[in-house]
Amino acid sequence: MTDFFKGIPPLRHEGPKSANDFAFRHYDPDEMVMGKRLEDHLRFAVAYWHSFAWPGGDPFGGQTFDRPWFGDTMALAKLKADVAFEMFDILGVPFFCFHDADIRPEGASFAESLRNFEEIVDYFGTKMETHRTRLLWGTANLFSHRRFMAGAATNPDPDVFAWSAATVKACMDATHKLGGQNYVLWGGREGYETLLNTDLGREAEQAGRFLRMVVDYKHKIGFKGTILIEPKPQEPSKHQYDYDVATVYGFLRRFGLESEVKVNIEQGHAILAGHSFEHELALAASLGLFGSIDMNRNDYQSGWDTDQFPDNVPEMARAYYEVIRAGGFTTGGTNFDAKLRRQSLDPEDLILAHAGAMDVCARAFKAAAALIVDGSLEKARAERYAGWDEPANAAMLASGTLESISARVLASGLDPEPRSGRQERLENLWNRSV
Ligand code: XLS
Ligand code: NI
Ligand code: NI
Repeated sequence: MTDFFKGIPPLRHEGPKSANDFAFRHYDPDEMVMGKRLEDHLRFAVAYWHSFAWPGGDPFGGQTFDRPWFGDTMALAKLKADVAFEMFDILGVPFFCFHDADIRPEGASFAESLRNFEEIVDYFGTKMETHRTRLLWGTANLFSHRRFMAGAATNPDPDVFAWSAATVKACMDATHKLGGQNYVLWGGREGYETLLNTDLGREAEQAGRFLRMVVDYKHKIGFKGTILIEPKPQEPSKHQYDYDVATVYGFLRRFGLESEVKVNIEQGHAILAGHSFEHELALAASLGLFGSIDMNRNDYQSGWDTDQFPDNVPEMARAYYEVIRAGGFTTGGTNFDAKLRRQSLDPEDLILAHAGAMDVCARAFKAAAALIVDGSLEKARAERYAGWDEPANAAMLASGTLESISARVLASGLDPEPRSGRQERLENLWNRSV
């Protein structure tokens, strides 16, 4: 045991009236909701990078956190892992996620970085024998180091493409070894700063070829998890190719990969793309692409991807409503891709941030589930489209032509009667439950 969390005991569910900060009010992992344990619905994960690797910098200032494991040695990387698993135990989270660069010191060569990485992956493996937290997903950091400044798979330099492919291979191997349930690709630098120096057609071909190799390798090693792309419109690149769910779908279709890859949708990225989180979730579900979520929130004034912990129950309820409509998570889950504010220096801040976020999500999920069980919203939605259940209308949609439909309109003499969309009525129904 390290003394980092100073004896904070594992958090328990104490109900909404509890006065204990170190307890859950709404998240009871064993609570049955729609026939399933809440823990199995929500599938919470801690993001290693924000909680253990991020030093607290912003564009105007550097490190504010002073963690005992900061530094470049393997011993410190192991201390970091010890503290991480202690936090997973305190929170009782079933999952965590990591990038290669979060967990190991960078070596002097690719080979040395790989050795460092594999040693920590094995260290994780040993820890996972005595801790219950599992790997939701692994991923490669192909954006922080200066070698990736012009992209990874889409880099104009073939040597960077090669380095990136070798890195992804290592991260997929690690994810597979640790029993990870998904593998994520987020292309922070897969985009451009200026079109003046960019051949975007060529870069898309490179990205398509790269993703094909990832999918082929998944099958080669027998990895049964899901490959996920995480869309984001910009930041750090001015323009990122995986802009949003619709753009990723077009990309996957172009390269024939739409049945092999799903999406990891992040709240803040949806907002940056000018969408709502629930829009991205509903669209992904309708395209058969829904995989997993990164849970956070952005600052709505600054417009940046500020990666704050979620604190808005009604907003999250909209999201979980779409998750439930999509059939819930299978290999995916709720990854807190969220970081402390840089003034939140204390170890307990890390615990309380996650505890609060887990309660917000639990409360939102239960409200959404209650609405699904109640059925009024879905009934109203079905009624709105009920005309299509009539055989003549179904036949028109299936096999009508402009001529046959024109004949129908002329013969019937009917003029469509507009009907209320009942938005406010449905909003009232929603607000009574959430
Ligand atoms: C950055 C992304 C990143 C991915 C993992 O904005 O959210 O954290 O989730 O590479
Ligand atoms: Ni993000
Ligand atoms: Ni993310």
